[in-house]
Amino acid sequence: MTAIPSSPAHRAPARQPLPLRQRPARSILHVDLDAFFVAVEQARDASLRGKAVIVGGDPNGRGVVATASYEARAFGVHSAMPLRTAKRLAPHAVFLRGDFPEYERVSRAFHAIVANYSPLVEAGGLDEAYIDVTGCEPVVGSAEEAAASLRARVRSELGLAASVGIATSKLVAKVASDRAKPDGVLVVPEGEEAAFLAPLPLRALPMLGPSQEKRLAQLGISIIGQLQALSEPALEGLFGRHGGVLSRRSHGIDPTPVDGDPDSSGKSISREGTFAADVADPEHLRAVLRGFSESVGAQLRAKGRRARTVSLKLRYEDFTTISRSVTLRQPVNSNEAIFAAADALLSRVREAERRPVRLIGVGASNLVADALQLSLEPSAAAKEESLSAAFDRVRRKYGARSLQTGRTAFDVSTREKAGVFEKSAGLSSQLE
Ligand code: DCP
Ligand code: MG
Repeated sequence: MTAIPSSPAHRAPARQPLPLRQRPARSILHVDLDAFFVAVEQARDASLRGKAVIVGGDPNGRGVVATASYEARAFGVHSAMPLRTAKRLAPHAVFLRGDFPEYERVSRAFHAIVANYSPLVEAGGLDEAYIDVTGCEPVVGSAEEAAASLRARVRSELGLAASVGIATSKLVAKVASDRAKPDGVLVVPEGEEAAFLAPLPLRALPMLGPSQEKRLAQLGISIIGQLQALSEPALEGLFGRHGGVLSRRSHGIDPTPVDGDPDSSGKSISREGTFAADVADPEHLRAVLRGFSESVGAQLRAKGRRARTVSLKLRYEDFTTISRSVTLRQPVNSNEAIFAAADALLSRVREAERRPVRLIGVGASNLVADALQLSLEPSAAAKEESLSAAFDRVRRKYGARSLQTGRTAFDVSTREKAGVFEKSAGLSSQLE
């Protein structure tokens, strides 16, 4: 047995937190799968590889492109483009409806692989994650080695290409992964963040909104370097207190931690879409709502969250917009439960208002951490069944009233006896 050295020279130095300035720079990976939905289709059907493939649906229908293979992107096709336009640009492309349950299954497998690289990982969405590997060298090697290993595992286990950005902040790592695509790795070394960002267009900076971009364009500012040249007070003059944050972000300064705690990120998740022609058919509306509910549910599960509140948004042909929400006793994340809540809201609204709908959306808010770890969860189907069953039990027990609309403040002490949902003034009274 080896003796434990007792001389002070051999003892590990006492762990004192270093003041911020002296802390070593962080080492953050942002990983994002390439052309995710299409790549999943190509992984299971070799005949689609190397081709222009577009996931979204019927090219003659009203839908939009969810994603396109890089071969299709060469023709100008991109996400959110109407499918008809995509068909015109790339008539030879293979159009697929998409298989959301499969994308969700692969997303879970992806996040399970990512979780091996650090205790500090944050799901950015179905196909992206941040990994803080600072101090993980003894286990995963350097950040570059971790990226290479992660990419190799995603390739061999899922058959997918993952691009990785490596930098000292989430912001710069994300911009870097985008620049590394397709199927690449880009490292932005410490101290080179501002120079890396300088030549890029404003929209490369995550969270710079279209209205900010427009405002800056009016001043002749189109690249990040021009933003860097403006003083912080000047940007504060333009955008208030957000100006200071924008100034720092333009230099690649972003102290946001990679957040392993799902409770403290993102306040809501929603999905909405505008019809090419207004829709009054209730079955058509329900079908779209179901699709959006699945998408929202998948994002909730990918982030390891549940929602207490589900909301419905409708816009009519004259652009009047309404939203209705319901707060549930059990926070939910299954497709069925989200759809059931949204659908009940829809039925309620349509009883009073049958006008054609221009836009429909479903949202999940009031998010809480999922008690179960992603990788330890039972199969999605089993969980959906048990959750849906629980939801049905609630409805059976408390009746249709349990799906009343209304923004409600859940309060265990007062709600246990009185029923599942509490109406408050606000939205529900508008509906009554
Ligand atoms: N997605 C969607 N609608 C959009 C954008 C994306 O349904 N407007 C879906 C399809 C994408 C997936 O989300 O495959 C991931 O989104 P990304 O932005 O990461 O896009 P991709 O992975 O498709 O392409 P890449 O990351 O290579 O740019
Ligand atoms: Mg992607």
